[in-house]
Amino acid sequence: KNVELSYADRAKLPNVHPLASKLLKTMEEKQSNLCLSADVTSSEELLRLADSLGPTVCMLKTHVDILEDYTVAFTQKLQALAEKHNFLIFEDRKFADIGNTVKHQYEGGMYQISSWSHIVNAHAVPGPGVVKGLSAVGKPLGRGCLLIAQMSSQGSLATGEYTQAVLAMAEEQSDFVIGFICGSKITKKPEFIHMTPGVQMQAGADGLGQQYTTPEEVVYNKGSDVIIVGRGILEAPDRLKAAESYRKSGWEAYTKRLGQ
Ligand code: 5BU
Repeated sequence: KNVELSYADRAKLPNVHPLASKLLKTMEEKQSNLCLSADVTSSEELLRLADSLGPTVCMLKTHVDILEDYTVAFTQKLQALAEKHNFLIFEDRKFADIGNTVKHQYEGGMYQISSWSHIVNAHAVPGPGVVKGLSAVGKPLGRGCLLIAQMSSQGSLATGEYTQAVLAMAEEQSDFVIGFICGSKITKKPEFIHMTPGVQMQAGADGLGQQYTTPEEVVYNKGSDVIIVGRGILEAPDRLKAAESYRKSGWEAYTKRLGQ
């Protein structure tokens, strides 16, 4: 195996994006490469989750448009919990339109995502303008973006040359793109962060196309940095206990990768 930089080492690289640096530092401090996918439909429940599981995660991922009772106050409370427990907020919005449209979708509308979410993601399918549009809003606020280089779902078209083109697009706009949603490590550049959804303790599928891989497989064998876990935690009888066991598995796979 090649010499692997630790999360802490990567946080100190001269060309690392400040937000990526913050995330890497948080991961090291909390010994957590776990992102909770907080896919619940009640904002009260989401806030309770953020407060109870906040200490075990480095990041909390939202789908704000599945909430049935969204208010601005909810985003303020979520931001306060992110401060309290030191995690980043990632709105999984998957922007995928021309630059001018995504600019409005990111900054305005009902949700004003740029005002509360540290990180968003985007499909590269429109071409580099999607990142330019998001960057026009997010960069002045110190926000960051993940490009979707691969998807966890069965039959995904984001493979091969497409994935390589996403990587090239990220390299062109690395002042705003901090990493990727992917199934495995796609670049050796240590400034980029790889994040992987479709993670459960047992490999398998959900009947609607989702495919699951284990934390060990994702972090140790595939070389990804962050595991994104939703139902593996949300459907467990004890969510806190489940989150702690995902944190531990993800962290052990990382230390094993470092050769420690
Ligand atoms: P799950 O319950 O652990 O399967 O939830 C996975 C989450 O990650 C869910 O919010 C999806 O929308 C999200 N996701 C994904 O599963 N696969 C992808 O490729 C991308 C996002 Br991009």
